[in-house]
Amino acid sequence: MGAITSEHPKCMIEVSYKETILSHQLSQLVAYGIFDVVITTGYYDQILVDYCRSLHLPLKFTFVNNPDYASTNYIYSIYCACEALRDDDILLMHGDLVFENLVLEAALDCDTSCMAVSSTAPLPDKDFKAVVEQVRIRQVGIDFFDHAVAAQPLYKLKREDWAVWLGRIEQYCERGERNCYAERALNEVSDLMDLRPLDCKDRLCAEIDTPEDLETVKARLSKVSERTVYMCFSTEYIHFGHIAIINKARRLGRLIIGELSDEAVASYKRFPLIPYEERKTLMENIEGVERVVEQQTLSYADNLRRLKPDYVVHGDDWCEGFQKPIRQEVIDVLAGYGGQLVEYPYSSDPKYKELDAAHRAELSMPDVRRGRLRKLINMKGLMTAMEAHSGITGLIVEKTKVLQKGKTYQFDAVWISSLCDSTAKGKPDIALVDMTSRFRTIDDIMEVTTKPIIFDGDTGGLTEHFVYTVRSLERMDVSMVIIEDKTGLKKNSLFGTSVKQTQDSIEHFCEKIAAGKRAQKTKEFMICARIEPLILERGMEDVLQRAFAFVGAGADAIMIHSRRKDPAEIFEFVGRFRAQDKTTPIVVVPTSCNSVTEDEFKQRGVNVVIYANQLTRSGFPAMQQAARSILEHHRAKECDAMCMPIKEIITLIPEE
Ligand code: SPV
Ligand code: MG
Repeated sequence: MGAITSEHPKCMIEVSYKETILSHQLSQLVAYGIFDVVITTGYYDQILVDYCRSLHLPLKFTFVNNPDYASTNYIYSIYCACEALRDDDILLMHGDLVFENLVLEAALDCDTSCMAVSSTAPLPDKDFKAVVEQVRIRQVGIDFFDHAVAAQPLYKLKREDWAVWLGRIEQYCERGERNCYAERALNEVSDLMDLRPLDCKDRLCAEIDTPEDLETVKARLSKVSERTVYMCFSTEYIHFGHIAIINKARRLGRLIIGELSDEAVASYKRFPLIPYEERKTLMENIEGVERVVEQQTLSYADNLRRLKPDYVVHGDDWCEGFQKPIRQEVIDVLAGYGGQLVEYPYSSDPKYKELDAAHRAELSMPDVRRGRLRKLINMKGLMTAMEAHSGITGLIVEKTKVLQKGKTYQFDAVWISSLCDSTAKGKPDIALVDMTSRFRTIDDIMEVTTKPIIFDGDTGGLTEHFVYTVRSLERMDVSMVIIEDKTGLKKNSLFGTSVKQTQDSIEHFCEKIAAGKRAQKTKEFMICARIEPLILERGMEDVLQRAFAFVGAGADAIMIHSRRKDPAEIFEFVGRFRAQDKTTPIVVVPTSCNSVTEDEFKQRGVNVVIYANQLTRSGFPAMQQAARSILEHHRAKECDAMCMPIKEIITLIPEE
């Protein structure tokens, strides 16, 4: 190497602006948790020792000088160091070897002893080649060309194999053969070892023997150091499992974290207790994280196409289950530009599960749940609520998820309908089921869910009673009550004008809303005024006049109802209301006009879509059918196909 090594040993040649061959190797060892290093020295011994210490790496060094370095080969250096090297697995590497992290990682992951080879590199004239028979390396040297592959002096040796080779090295040196390759001794005992080729293909693993080698390695190393790695996170707390996988990922390249947006977290898992900006900061402050970007959907595709990372790192837990299609999409997108998915075993430490459960429990704590409805409306623009009338239907609303084109969909809130609550009790929807019983339903649902609750308060009853209802609902952690502007005996709205229904006066209903707002104790609780004239067919002007008056009286949201299939009058109301009021949330219940999609409602300015009765309407016919089948067949066999297996139904119920 001429002048480049005139003042220090070769391993101290710079291979990048901040690394020498040796510092690069030593940092790699630290990154992979190897802290005991034996270095044999010769040429410029003290300079090398001082240099190693100046690196301030957390390594335990043992330096062994070969006093005859000028007239012997490294077989003798190993011999000099044999006491420090005995009785352990070792990594053996030459001081002029530069390799990328993945090569070291593969060697460490290998179950047997191995030596780095490359099946894609041409056979070198002068450098090491390995002769492979069956699956084992039989000979290593510079003169073998048949059945040989290019090989590099990087070995991972299991203690039993190393003991065999070291024993033969000792015999060589003790009988004075000290000026040959250590591999000569290896070749004599290779049949007693299980030494396998570790095919590094085109990965960087190269010795530096000439200035040309140095230039090539520098260029390749610089490319390696530009590699980027992408990982996606949504976590609100960092535990050791996260740090462990981040540490693995950063060894592969510069780490970019895709942090899921609040909306994506809310639709994928549950409402984030810690908002995106804080989760982003948390990630940015983890050592080794170079950049944090927002990932707006569960799908990685958009970010991968934009950032083109060389690697995506993930735990292997997504090979099955809900995330399987997301994983496949990642593989497909990576294949499009030559990226690679690297998966590490998922850490399933039970204490992480406990942490998650504690976190989940926090979501259902009073005061955490109540305010979440407003936040969801602000965050998502449009949110959905699904009817539940019991613990089990609450769980269906809580747990049902659909993955579509990289996005997860789940209901945002629970609607406790007077119709379905009454129907479940076999009663008509005429406010016959009293508040005590309705609160019992709320409690059953609350106990097993975490999503915010919207309560159907019918007309709210007498103003004097409504103020108590408001406080009770707040105490129970309900997020919103919806009351309708009717008086007298309440009948379900969907009867329309076929039954006698009396509309409340604007003044009286405004007074009820205002009294409710005065009574409430928390700032998050919402009172929504439900306007019935479209049901009662009184016309749009009346509806609009009522809507603005109710907002003026303090209503936090307006629900507009219609029993027509044609959404025209709903759309007209939304358009005209939004022309004057851009912010008050609008709630719709599209039971009749069920062809309108959530997207269309959102574009028009609607904020909450309530699916008011579909679980009830789908569940009871199925039960009737099962009952009829048993009566018809005088046994249960025929009805079994209609039933959910017991195994599945019990998975719906949480253990604690
Ligand atoms: C309910 O679900 O009880 C409602 C909505 O009040 S509707 O039945 O559409 O009137
Ligand atoms: Mg109702």
